[in-house]
Amino acid sequence: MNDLISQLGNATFENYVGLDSGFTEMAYQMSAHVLTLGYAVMLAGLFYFILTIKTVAPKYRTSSVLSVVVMVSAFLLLLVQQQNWTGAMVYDAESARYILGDGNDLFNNGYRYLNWLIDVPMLLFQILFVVSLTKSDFGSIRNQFWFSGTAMILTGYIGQYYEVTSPMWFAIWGFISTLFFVHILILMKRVIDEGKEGAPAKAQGYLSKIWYLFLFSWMLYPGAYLMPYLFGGLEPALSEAAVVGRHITYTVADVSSKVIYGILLTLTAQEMSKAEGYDYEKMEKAL
Ligand code: RET
Repeated sequence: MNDLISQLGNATFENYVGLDSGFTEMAYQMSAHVLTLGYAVMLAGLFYFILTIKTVAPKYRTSSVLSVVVMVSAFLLLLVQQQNWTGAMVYDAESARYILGDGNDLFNNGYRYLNWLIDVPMLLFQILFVVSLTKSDFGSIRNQFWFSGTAMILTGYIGQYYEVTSPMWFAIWGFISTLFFVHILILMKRVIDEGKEGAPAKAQGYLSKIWYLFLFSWMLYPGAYLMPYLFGGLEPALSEAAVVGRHITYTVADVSSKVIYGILLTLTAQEMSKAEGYDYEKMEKAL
């Protein structure tokens, strides 16, 4: 391990596996494919949010616009992330494995983190444009969402550089990031509970689903951060299963927290619009 550390320094563990054992055809391709699926879904989502914008009353449309912003930024950054993977690893016919290329860029998940810097505040603001808060102040919740969202990501971004070289700093930055994450969870629970009050029954049902989807999908990110340790214990595991597991976890998390979440918010806004007399289904029949 110390040999590898002197060659790779603060590089993420994907590079260590690439230099240590390399990747089998299956592990390399599964990674490339799941990363491709990630940005393809964002482009598909972009069309969904544009095409459904008129199915909700004008006051809810900011939520769809924010989904469009999320889709465009995620599409571009996930595309670069996929190319970073295929660019960093090269096929080595002698060992029949994909190994870390000589002289290419190393692989780094940083593109994701910078994408979250845009998307996390947008996703958090989005729900504020759908629900009506009964007790809390819109501006105060928005500012707290923004502050804790960016602080959670920046501290995690620094921490990920230490995932191999210093488990201690990796854990300290991860812990600080988790404190901001807990704050976000508390705020979100409050927003959803207040939003349910006075909402039509079907919209209440969607809001409950949004809470569980939010919990599940956002928890996957710290899971992916910890992945080398989930496979290894106190030392990071240089295992290709952990590398593939991380790519899959991030992709499932991205599709759930950005696309499925946005769709559920659109459905919620449709129900609220209907209750207020804006029924797109009836409008289509009238045309
Ligand atoms: C980090 C570092 C380790 C501790 C925690 C983290 C949480 C990350 C989260 C990210 C959510 C991202 C989303 C992106 C959508 O575009 C930074 C991995 C708690 C919750 C929703």
